[in-house]
Amino acid sequence: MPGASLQRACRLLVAVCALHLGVTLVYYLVGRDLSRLPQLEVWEQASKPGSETYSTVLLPPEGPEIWRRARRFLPLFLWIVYSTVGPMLIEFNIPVDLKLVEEQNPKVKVGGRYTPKDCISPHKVAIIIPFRNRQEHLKYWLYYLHPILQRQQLDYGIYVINQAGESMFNRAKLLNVGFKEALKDYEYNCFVFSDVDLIPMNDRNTYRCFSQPRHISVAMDKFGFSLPYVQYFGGVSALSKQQFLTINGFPNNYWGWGGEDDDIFNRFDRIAHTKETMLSDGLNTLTYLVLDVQRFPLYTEITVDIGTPS
Ligand code: NGS
Repeated sequence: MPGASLQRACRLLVAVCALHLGVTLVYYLVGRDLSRLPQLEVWEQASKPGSETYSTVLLPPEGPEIWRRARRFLPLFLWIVYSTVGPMLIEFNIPVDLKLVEEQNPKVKVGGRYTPKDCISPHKVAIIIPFRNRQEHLKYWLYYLHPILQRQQLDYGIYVINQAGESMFNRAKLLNVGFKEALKDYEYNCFVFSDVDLIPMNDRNTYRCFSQPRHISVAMDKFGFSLPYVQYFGGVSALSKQQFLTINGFPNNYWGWGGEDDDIFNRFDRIAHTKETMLSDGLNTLTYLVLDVQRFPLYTEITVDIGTPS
């Protein structure tokens, strides 16, 4: 019957319209979520002529108009996939030649500095690595991290803080030195403190700062991809300049292995009670002597005398 087929056609049409409406709604909402992301919000403003707001979007502002328009309607995962690769295979059985790493990262400037050219990143990140006699680890770190940090569109610099002498290692004090010395180079607003032997296995774990201090190495292979205890704050962590200043930096008095990261964690935990030790041991009591500053192609190495345990 012609009436029945007309009815079927109408039903189909209604179904198609409903589907279209649904898909449009989903894309609209995703688009709204995207534009609610802080980075994208600033990008929106930064793209206005005369705006002084900085941006770090993963999509280049200089891209074709159609791509810029399409960005609004792309699902979040596509947007992220554009720049980063996600999970990565990390291997330590391949030989690493720093000359080659240098060639593979032509945009990295002397001293291990990189600034994205397609946007102005709000993330001015100094990466501070406490160091002594771990050249082999450092090679792998540079090999893996430089490409990752560039994909993350960070405005970054790499600082290897090398403890001179043979006395006990003092990780936290070296990190304090790194904070102070890096600020002499550039107006960094974020500090990522990383052990030299830790490599991220997913480049969507961003080496940048957030509204709260952030523990970045939250699942480490040596701990069965978990944490040894809930408060663990060792390995890799990120603090904004302001957060670091608020807690008076890190303690200077942890010589040898262990404890300094727990102390740092407790500085946040008990910040409201302004712990005694925190106020009397930190940036405000830091003393050291810079012995040498070397600007290598992939990193800046600062050799420092931080004294001995008293
Ligand atoms: C705790 C240490 C931390 C250390 C963590 C993991 O016991 O500094 O073990 O160590 N705390 C104290 O010593 C108070 S690890 O397995 O990485 O060598 O980070």
